[in-house]
Amino acid sequence: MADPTHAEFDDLLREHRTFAPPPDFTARAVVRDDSIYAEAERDPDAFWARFAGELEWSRRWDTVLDWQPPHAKWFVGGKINASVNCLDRHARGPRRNKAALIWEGEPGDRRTLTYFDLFRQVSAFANVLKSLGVRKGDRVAIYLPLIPELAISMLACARIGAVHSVVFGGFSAESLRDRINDSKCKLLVTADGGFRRGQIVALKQVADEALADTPSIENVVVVQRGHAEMPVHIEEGRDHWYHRLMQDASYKCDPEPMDAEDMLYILYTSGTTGKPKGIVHTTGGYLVGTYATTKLVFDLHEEDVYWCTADIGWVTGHSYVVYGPLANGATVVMYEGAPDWPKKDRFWSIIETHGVTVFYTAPTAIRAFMRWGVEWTQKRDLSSLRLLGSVGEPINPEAWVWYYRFIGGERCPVVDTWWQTETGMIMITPLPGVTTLKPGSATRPFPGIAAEIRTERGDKVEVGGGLLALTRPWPSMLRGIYGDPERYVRQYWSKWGSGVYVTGDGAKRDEDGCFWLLGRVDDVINVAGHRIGTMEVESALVDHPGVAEAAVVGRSHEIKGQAIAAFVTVKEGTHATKDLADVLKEHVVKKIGAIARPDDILFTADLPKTRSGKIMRRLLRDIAEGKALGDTTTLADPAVVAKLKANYEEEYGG
Ligand code: 7RM
Repeated sequence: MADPTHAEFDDLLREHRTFAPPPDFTARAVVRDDSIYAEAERDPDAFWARFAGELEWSRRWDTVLDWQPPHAKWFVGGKINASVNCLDRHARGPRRNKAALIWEGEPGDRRTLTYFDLFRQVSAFANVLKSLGVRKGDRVAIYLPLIPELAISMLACARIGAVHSVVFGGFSAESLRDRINDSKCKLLVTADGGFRRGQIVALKQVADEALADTPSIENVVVVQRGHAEMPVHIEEGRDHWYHRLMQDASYKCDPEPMDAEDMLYILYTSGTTGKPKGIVHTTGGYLVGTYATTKLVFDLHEEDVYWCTADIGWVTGHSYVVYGPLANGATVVMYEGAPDWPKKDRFWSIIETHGVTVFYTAPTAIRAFMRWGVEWTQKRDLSSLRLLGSVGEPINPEAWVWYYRFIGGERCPVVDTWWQTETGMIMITPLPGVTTLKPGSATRPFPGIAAEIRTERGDKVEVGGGLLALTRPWPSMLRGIYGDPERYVRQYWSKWGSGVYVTGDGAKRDEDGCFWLLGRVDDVINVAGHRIGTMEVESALVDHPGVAEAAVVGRSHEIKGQAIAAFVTVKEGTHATKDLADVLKEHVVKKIGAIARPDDILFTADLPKTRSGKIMRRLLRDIAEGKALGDTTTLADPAVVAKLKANYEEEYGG
């Protein structure tokens, strides 16, 4: 069958079709009617306590919430361990031999770990960490490909009360170094390498570069991905092979009883400055929030095979590959590699092979699948699927409908889930058994969550567009920015008073109370579902000796959502050539990582500035989008812009 025609899509979209939950889905759903919203509104604390009560605490909490805006403490007085809730709790009961992780490496290698297996390996690695001097509160950096040892390392940290800081394997040596140094990590877990599109990513080599300048690191544990093609330098005394250490490690490791508010992890994310911030999540509330949302949004049943395609290096992987699903005792699929390797049906082959029932991915992937064509999906049996999810960026209705139709076979609800690294858990989302879906809308705040649209001045907008705000604390909210308490207050809680969280997203709310997310309103861009700060890319560009000034903006991109456009002025004596553009792109990759590679670089003699000297990004965005230029009267020199626009169109087709 050929791809659907545009006329077909137009039909679907013109109808403004809504999709009520299929009655047979609702009949056996975890949430079957919408009284849960009223329940949560009546008493949010009691609502969250209900889920907390489903977890295992070594000491029950005294108070659900202590809210001194903008500082929250959840489950005050409670003692809990995340690894116990993700492992021991299941391994000692009927889930003992249930698959916890079903893992596929990109080359096709497979491993399945039962809950008991995972429990044993985590306990053993927890003992390894202890033997290397890691204590409660110490930070451990994890720089690994998407292999089981990534989850094992995180949970081993959680078991002994160490704070993990996972750094996505695609980040550069400098990015790794900065993250290690910002939180003074004591130990690094890395691997000889990983696979990406058949190529070896030599992680340990990159780590070695970072390690030249990370004084806090005392020990490095290196996981062997098991391939002789990955030569590794082992520094005696500092570097240790994971498999050797594990050979002698005991599988008995008493879990550290953690205070509900003890730190669980730090995860760095891009913001509006040049330096990524370390978002801090704590133990009790985070676990309650991810546990409850995984259960309700993904409608988890005992026999589900759940696959979230995110890398664990991002928050989606933390909350919805590791903590949320494992706290629920689910079977989790993990795949190391690219969706088009060796062929463009790899995801569908994984779904078929493992009988995946719940599938959670990003719009950028869905748009790539659309581009590749439906024949790749139709070669595979996707009938095991019963629920689909989307996350990371706004999903356009075309992609939604394609996903619903060709992946979900028109039988699976699609949950479009809005949330952030900072929120820790899904915040705006349908509940698949009760919510009538609208393609392109994340629909309603999760029960107990209070979201609203505000004007710049802070007035509430009932129906219409504005800025998305969260007006009540939630259990898995960030507790701070590592090492910068003042920035936490200023960045997130100062625009409209100390009890209102500023998301940085624009959104609109329709007559039915449904939210439509419109993307960032700050200097953060979202490329293929990854957050990148425009300032970070600018800093990387001006770091090159030939660059005088750089201004970076996002422009729309058919597949990636947004692409990176950089406007660059060069220093005297530097020649603005095509070669230099390529050099600069590589320079950014070297500084940050491949995800930040600029798509367009335009050299210009001047950047458009206001009379007070501010770069007019709005104009640059319009130029990069190929839009007609608006008002330029506040510009110091309007001719600069006209010239820039003409040049851009010549270079990139406008
Ligand atoms: C989970 C994650 C957060 C930013 C956020 C939004 C955008 C995420 C959606 C979305 C529209 C969605 N964390 N975003 N999910 N926009 N609809 N369903 O992505 O910290 O990396 O990014 O991503 O702009 O602020 S993140």
